[in-house]
Amino acid sequence: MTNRGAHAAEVCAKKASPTAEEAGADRVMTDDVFDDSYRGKEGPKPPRRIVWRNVILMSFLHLSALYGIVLIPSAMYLTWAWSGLYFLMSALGVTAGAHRLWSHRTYKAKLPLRVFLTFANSMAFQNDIFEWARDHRVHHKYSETDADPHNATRGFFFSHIGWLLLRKHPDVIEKGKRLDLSDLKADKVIMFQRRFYKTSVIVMCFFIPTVVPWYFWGESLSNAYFISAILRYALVLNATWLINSAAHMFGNRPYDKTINPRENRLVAFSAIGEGFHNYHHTFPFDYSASEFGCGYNLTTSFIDLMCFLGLAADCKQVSKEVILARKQRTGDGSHRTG
Ligand code: ST9
Ligand code: ZN
Ligand code: ZN
Repeated sequence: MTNRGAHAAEVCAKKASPTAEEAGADRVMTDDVFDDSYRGKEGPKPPRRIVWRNVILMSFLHLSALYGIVLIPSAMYLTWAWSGLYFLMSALGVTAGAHRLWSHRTYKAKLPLRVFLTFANSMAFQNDIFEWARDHRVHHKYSETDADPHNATRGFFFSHIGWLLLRKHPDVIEKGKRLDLSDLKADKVIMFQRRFYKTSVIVMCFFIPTVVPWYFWGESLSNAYFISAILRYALVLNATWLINSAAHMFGNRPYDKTINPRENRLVAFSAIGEGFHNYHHTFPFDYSASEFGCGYNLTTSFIDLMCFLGLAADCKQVSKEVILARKQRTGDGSHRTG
């Protein structure tokens, strides 16, 4: 094993094939089901091409976020509360929006909810929903291969942030172009966000979080910008990236020991319910991304609330019998099975 490989997740040679029921065969197809046919057919590694613009911007962002931490004691309580609320809304735009709704189609959302999630998604500035869902589907379908944008076998740093600082492996683009993305293209809300993405990010990710504390309760512009905009943005980014890095490396595998994604409660907590990653890669169509409902899972509580309000419906869930059978068939035995 190379030095890089020593820290990387192990790749198991043979993956367990899901039954039709385990793969959610009755759902609207989203091309996110694991496909093992490409493994072992990966070509020679192309040279790494660093994107210096991204290196500089990401360094600048993280240094500014550190300055935001220094400013926290001098900020007003209302600014703390506002930053926390903005963190939650940005996070929901990713978890309940780009991830569970648009990448995996785990539930249906009415127009007002889709519009809210789109605005919330722009607060998180993680590429537009179309690009996010396309990269995420290719991540699920070709997990831990060269066609996975944040292939965790390339190490913690690469899967956390490094993949955003390099040109993509050509296989990511090649395999991505073959995905069925027709449902995304047919969603006018997603296409609208894509068209006006830069403006929406300037307004939702930077302008509003800065101006609201300054205008409504007299916070200094500097505190508002560095805490509510920059620090909050950097925290949402890192909480999300931990799923690609930590949750692909640290934790147990009660559902499928033949794949790398793990159950990681620390990540689940910071990423409002998205750290049950062994479960999620085993059953990507489950709206809760976990078998434990709302436990450590604010996103599930939010979707449940939306269902209660009539704004969401058709939440897909794996039955307890299927989960138990899968644990017994392919799990690592680390979990309670009843
Ligand atoms: C960010 C994203 O942070 C984070 C995503 C994380 C995902 C986590 C998932 C975990 C589960 C969910 C949990 C959520 C938890 C949330 C918790 C919250 C508390 N297929 O991209 P280009 C085409 S973003 C098909 O330039 P390069 C593309 O269309 C942060 N085609 O590639 C284009 O074609 P054309 C902010 C693809 O040049 C061409 O290829 N954003 C695919 O290699 C070139 O595309 C940034 O920092 C595909 N998959 O550059 C920006 N991909 O020309 C970062 C590409 O015809 N991005 N194509 O249009 C970049 O600067 C660049 O993409 C790059 C690669 C430098 C990384
Ligand atoms: Zn993953
Ligand atoms: Zn996913």
